[in-house]
Amino acid sequence: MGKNRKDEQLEQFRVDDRNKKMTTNQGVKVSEDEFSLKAGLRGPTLMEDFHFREKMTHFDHERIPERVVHARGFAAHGEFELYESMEQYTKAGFLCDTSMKTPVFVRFSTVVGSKGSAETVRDVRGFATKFYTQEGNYDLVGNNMPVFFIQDAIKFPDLVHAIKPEPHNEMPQASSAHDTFWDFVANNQESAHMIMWLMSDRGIPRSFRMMEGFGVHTFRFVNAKGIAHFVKFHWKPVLGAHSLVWDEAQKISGKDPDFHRRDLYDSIESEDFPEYELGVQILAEADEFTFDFDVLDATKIWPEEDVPVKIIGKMTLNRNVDNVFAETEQVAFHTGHVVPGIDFTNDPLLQGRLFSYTDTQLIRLGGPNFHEIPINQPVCPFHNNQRDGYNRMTINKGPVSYHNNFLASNTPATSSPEEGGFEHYQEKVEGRIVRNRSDSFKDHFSQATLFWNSMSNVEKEHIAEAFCFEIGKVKNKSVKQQSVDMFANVNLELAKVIADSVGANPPTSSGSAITKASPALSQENMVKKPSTRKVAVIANRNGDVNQLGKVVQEFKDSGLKVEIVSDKLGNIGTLPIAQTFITTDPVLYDAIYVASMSDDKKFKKECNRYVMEAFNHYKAIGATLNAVSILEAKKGNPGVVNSGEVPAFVDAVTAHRHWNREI
Ligand code: HDD
Repeated sequence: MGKNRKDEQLEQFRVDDRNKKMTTNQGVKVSEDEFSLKAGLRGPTLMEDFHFREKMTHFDHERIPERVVHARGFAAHGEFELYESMEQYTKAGFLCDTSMKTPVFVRFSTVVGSKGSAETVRDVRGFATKFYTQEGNYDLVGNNMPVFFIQDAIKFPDLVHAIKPEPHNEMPQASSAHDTFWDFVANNQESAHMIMWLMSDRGIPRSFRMMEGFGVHTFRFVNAKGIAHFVKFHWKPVLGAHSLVWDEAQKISGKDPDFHRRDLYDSIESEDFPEYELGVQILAEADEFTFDFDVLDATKIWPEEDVPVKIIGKMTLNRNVDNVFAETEQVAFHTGHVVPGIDFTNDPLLQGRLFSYTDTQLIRLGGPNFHEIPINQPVCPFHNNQRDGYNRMTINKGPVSYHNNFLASNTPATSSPEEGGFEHYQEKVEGRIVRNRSDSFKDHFSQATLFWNSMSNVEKEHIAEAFCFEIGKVKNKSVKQQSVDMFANVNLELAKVIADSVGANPPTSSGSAITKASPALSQENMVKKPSTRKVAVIANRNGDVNQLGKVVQEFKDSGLKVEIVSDKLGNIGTLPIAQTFITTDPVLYDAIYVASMSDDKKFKKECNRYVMEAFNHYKAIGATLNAVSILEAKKGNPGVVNSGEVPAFVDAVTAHRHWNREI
């Protein structure tokens, strides 16, 4: 794969320490790295041991503050290709020129947990993309849910304080299932729609590769003639959006807290590159007031059936980072990083974000020069009169660092819009200075009900169970009751189920009259492919080698990922056993196939455990004919393939989950 411009730029900063002599940071060769300098063999350590001092000081300062939200994240490099020019709507070069490949860097994250927390918790996922365009960096700092908890950025600190671990005992970690969060929800009811998303299967994605991404806000496209349109951005994963089940997600948190990053990393290493198509919903300015919601309200979607999503390009993630700290930890995203042709709107949530992101980098990355960190540098030239500050790397030459000037012929010079200078959209604004919000922001429940109405029965069951779990964890009786009463405005039946489960009184509200649904919101309607679904092939070390080889090959030919699991490591014929029953776990696979059984009691017990766990999580299970006895108890259930037939099993895996089982 050829290097793109960003990769070439990063190459200047890469260092390979292998096969080199060890030196201090001053370049002095080090003669000894195991013993500090002492006065006498058993004497005190000497202050003059500059190597010890330097090594220790650097170590003592290795950590930087984790992100206040989205601390746990994982990133990869890639490229964006445009299918069709958007010139009609925007002058952004990377959205006009279909011959251009734009380097990108994408960081996925959970929101609430600390940097070391588990990845399959119920949470929103961050989906932040930095486009290194020829006209500067453009950051699309989105989430895997298209709406947000609050409408005005001034409430963000309150939201985050409420959802983070409670300050008196720092519990629970990476979870919204506690009193302060539900107290916030019930007393800030604009959160209703987002809570429906959070309680849905979208809160527990199967993989970063199988999540949608959303810019959330309404942004503006501006074309070369200065004409603007409203726009919402969508990322659509080529593999479709899919989820875990809650019991599985909780178990994975213990079995493999790195589950999502491992999945992303491994896919890229094995060249199963994650792909996402970029979609836009475009709205003429004249249509701003044609909806029963306000387009500036970040708690609202534009239903795809009303405003279709136009697919305009594809992003492929094709390279893992070289160093997680240097790249993933130090990357600085900002909603304010825009390029000519993309502009903001008056969404009060977006407006507040425009302040917060630079501010947070100042503390996190230690000063105003974080744009010089290699991962953050644009790939186009950048010049201005900003100088100095902590960790300044650039050596700006000459005496002039001000504008206007004569001594440098008034350079660096500004550019007219025709020359590519950024020109803010000249929106006409008028009004009184007020601390308030428009009445058009006050309907908090219609779209929450729209979301509920759009779910399949199984998805509805999952949402209800998630509510019962979360509110069930709340200790304060009144907060429980307030939460139940609040969601009666979304759906009365849902609220009754929650009330019954958490010991609250049944709600007295009359429920919602909204009947509209948006089928595009249900993950049941998304594309399902066998590609990269991970199968554990359980095999006895003394089993039929040829048959195993054949099955494994046929699975791979169908696009499945295969790991052979047995009681001990080693080889079966030439095939390596990747895992033992104890080094891995059924929750880490999408399907289980028993290729050969053993008479060994322990083997049988473990095999049974794998099959039962997969069964309970609605996954495909199969067995070759000589191992079919293991499926006896479950035969006849959907997704249980006891014929040994590979195509039937692959079909069962392609269906992902078989909800219609007797569990
Ligand atoms: Fe934010 C990080 C996404 C609202 C303030 N946010 C952050 C990240 C993502 C989002 C993906 C992680 C970026 C990375 O990987 O480095 N945030 C969103 C979305 C929002 C949103 C989609 C609503 C539409 N955020 C939001 C508000 C504020 C912030 C209203 C404050 C006014 N967000 C931050 C922050 C963070 C951040 C405190 C923490 C670390 C960082 O910025 O770099 O500034």
